[in-house]
Amino acid sequence: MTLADGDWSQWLKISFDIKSVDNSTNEIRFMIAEKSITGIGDGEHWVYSITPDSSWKTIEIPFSSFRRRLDYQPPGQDMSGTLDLDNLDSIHFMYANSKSGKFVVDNIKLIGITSEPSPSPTPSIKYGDLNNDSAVNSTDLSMLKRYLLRSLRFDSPEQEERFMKAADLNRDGKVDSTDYTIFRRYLLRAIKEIPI
Ligand SMILES: [Ca+2]
Ligand SMILES: [Ca+2]
Ligand SMILES: [Ca+2]
Repeated sequence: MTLADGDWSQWLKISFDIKSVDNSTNEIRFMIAEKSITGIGDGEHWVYSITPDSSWKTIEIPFSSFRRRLDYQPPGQDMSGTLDLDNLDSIHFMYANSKSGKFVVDNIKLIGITSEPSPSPTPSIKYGDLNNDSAVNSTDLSMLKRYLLRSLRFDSPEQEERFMKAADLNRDGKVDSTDYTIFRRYLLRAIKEIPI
């Protein structure tokens, strides 16, 4: 089957339904041919093996699973060793190993990139790193002290939110003197890990 649109680069897989109608279970190669670089014939051949049986099977083949055909390549092939999805000529079903049989194919379709919603990035919080410089040390402890003494100003609501998370060392939803005590003991190595 010659392709009207030989650019499949936006697709990830090809899928179709296939079944054998003569009870043969001979290997079929599904082949994709690239366009010829000489303009004569077709180009590099790519194959994927299927063994249909007498019930309908849906075959879904990622393009990355196609292998370069080894028994034959046409003169017009580009020898690139890559399946050039943007430059396709045709698709073929053929029996392998000089076998024959009868089969039917239905519902050929291309499958694209599934647009899964990208998980909203949760900014990673390092507990105890209150000034967001990646280190957890006495600078952060004195920042917490200033917060508890109400002498700490935040530049932005985001910064405040971040601080409140990173400073809640016992994860009870508030930042208070308990967190300060935990932090001090952590820096004195009396506590091994924060949060507790
Ligand atoms: Ca190629
Ligand atoms: Ca810090
Ligand atoms: Ca707390």
